[in-house]
Amino acid sequence: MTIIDEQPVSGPAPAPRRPSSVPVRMEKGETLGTAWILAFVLGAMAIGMIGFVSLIIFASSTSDSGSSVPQTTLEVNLREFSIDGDLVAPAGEVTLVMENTGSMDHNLGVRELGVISPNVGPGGTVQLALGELAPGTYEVFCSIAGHEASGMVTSLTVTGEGEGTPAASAAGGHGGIDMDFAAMDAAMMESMLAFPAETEGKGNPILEPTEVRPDGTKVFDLTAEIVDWEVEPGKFVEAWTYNGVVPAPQIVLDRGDDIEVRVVNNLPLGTDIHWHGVHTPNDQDGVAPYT
Ligand SMILES: [Cu+2]
Repeated sequence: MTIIDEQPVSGPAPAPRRPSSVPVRMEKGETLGTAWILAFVLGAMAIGMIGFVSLIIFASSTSDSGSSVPQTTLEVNLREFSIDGDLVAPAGEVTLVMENTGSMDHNLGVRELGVISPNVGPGGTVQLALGELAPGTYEVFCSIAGHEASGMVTSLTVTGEGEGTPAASAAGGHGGIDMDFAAMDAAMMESMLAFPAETEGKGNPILEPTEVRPDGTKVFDLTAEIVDWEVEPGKFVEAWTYNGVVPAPQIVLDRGDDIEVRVVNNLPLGTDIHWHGVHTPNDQDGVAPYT
């Protein structure tokens, strides 16, 4: 079993959907045991995980120093087409700081308050001070035509005095949150015991050959593609995958097999596959543009 732990090397962007053949010969003398190749490319995973990590590190900060009202700043990520962030704050003054990590203009409005931020372009940041908010649920959306309908709508929860806020927020802010240690313990246990959880899709299936040629060569098809992958119930992230699953499929071979792997690249940038654990001809080593 081999886990490839190197960053993918991006070569010149290939023409989309043009399969390239990567024949690999398994020599008889190789000491590979049952000759497993685990096509588990951590580099590609890492790219997907960056998206995941960026979703979970949104922090909120609350401070009530020098003022009788808690002041909370919530960080919000805008992109096509979602609004992400822990939008929970105690009653008090709330400011939204929006970062646009997408590729088109967005904005943020709060329906109940009748306010809408200026548009913010790709890579930009904009603030929207909402003033003092009473406890309740507020609808937050992007007002650019079609964006709300495409998914850019979520809710902002303002909690009342003594209600506390969910553990996710408590971990980020130390002031203005009324949660005792027992409640914090309980929230922590609850969040951990929720796993393992049932999610859509199963990763790491065994990949069957697409065809076996008359000479015995086993042909496998791998498609590099971006899919929405459920990482916890109801929470989807953009994942860079082989064949739409995380972790990628595994290829199980017998010693002495001849195999051919056809790679279709549906990613927005170039890719190649670098094999560990098997001897490959140098010109098929998968480090474009060198080999
Ligand atoms: Cu938008």
